Amino acid sequence: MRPRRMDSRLPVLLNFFLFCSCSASPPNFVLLFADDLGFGDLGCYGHPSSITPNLNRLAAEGLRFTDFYCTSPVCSPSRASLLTGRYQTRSGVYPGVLYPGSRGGLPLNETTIAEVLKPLGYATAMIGKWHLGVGANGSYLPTKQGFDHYLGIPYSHDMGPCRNLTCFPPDIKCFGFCDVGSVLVPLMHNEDIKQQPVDFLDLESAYSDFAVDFITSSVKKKQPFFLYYPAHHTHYPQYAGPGAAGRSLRGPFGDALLELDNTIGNLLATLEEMGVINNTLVFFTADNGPELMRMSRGGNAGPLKCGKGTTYEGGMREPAIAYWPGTIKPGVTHELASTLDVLPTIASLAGAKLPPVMLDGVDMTELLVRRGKSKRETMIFYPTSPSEKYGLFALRMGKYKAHFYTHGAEHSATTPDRDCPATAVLTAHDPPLLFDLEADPSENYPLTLEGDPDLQAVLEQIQKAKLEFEASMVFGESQISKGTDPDLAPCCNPQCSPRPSCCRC
Ligand SMILES: *[C@@H]1O[C@H](CO)[C@@H](O)[C@H](O)[C@H]1NC(C)=O
Ligand SMILES: *[C@@H]1O[C@H](CO)[C@@H](O)[C@H](O)[C@H]1NC(C)=O
Ligand SMILES: *[C@@H]1O[C@H](CO)[C@@H](O)[C@H](O)[C@H]1NC(C)=O
Ligand SMILES: CC(=O)N[C@H]1CO[C@H](CO)[C@@H](O)[C@@H]1O
Repeated sequence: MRPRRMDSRLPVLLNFFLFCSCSASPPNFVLLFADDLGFGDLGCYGHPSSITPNLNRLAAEGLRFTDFYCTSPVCSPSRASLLTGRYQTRSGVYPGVLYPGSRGGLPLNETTIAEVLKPLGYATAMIGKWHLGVGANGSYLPTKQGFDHYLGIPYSHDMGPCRNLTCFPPDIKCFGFCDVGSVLVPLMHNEDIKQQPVDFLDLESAYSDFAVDFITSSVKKKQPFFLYYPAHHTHYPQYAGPGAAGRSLRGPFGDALLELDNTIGNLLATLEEMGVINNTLVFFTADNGPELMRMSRGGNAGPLKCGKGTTYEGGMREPAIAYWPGTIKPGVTHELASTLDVLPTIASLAGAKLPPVMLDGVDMTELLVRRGKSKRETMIFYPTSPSEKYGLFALRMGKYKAHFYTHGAEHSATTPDRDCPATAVLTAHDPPLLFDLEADPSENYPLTLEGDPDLQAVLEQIQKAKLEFEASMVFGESQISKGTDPDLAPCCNPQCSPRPSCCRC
């Protein structure tokens, strides 16, 4: 066993090693992150027609969360929080999302999970959607943030012309529009452009092969590893290669989800074959709620209200599964947890040092390994574009959630609920709208405070927590307000003209 720091976590670690049957080598981590996937989209979360046998297996043999949150109803900020254990407002990944030519990115002095593990000798790799900046000369790419290897599209795959994102079979037209003025979508290997435009129909199998090779070679080298796979699935426009296209019951969204599930199956089979399945934590969740504006291709929030772009439950409560045979007992937990908690948990399980910064995440080891209570007391809901002026939009404490502001979002248009689309403008609530999420997870019935001293006391506690949290929040310099420069968009033929159409190789 490698030497571990003697510190306050030692009792937890000792308990952990007494409890589990794990081997002496440090655990491996596989972190899976789906895109625009709703609370109701997986078979194991009740979707009647999704085909997700591998995710269902993770859920049946692992710990399934019912009250797990991301930190933003959109991509980039949510990813920043997952990788740093900090609200996006601290790191500056706000307002909104990054674009191919963005000048900013996740600041290099932020410490990612990969950077937490590197000093312990971990091999680190990432495949898929980064969306935390490219920058001049690739200065914000994953390889600058602790990942030894990267294969992927560094942002959303609709941030480029959709025309050649043909679905399979090729005569099925893709749905809607993409960003026609941007460069063709590139596939990057480390810091180089491997293909532009990327071939979407081969992409998932390229990711799967890359990940399988990474796991296999790490195990052969006896190196502990961290694999981060933020998938493009099930973001719009959905695609699927020959192994999944047309094979689900749910149309293109279901095919995309099935293709992701197939890859997860390949990863599990590799962990088994290489004999490390019992020494690997596999963690699955998603970046934000469903993009309801895409209608039947937009994902499903199940019983939750609204979706992407809103601070209602549908925008930020996500499926989450922790799987580690022999260490995590199968079951379901209703404890409060968040993407913020992944970094502290991985650090604790690996025996790594926490970064010397203000962290918002808490260690979930007790919850995962001994089904203890969550250390998380509150969850903060920031909107797509947080500002110091408005601060947080909602706060959950225990089973109660108070909305101080609400608004709908274009991303959540098309459902019959009038609170969801962008026509539901920013509204302040004083007193806040208060919901009991256990009795009313759909946020349908605001509680009446008048004449109820118990509820008034709850609200006072929430107000106090809000003040304390906001006093602790120092907004980092906004990276996204630095704007875009079309010349920074990845181009495989840097000196060519006219841009962006000449960026094709
Ligand atoms: C990173 O650098 C910026 C600019 O100097 C600073 O404001 C910020 O606090 C630093 N962040 C961390 C996590 O050290
Ligand atoms: C990018 O790299 C090139 C070649 O090394 C260099 O000339 C250029 O100044 C760099 N650009 C920036 C913005 O750092
Ligand atoms: C993992 O542990 C289970 C029992 O908990 C055992 O049946 C299985 O063979 C182990 N797998 C490997 C690859 O060690
Ligand atoms: C916009 C674009 O890249 N269109 C291309 C799509 O693919 C066809 C066939 O491969 C090309 O001929 C187009 O130029």
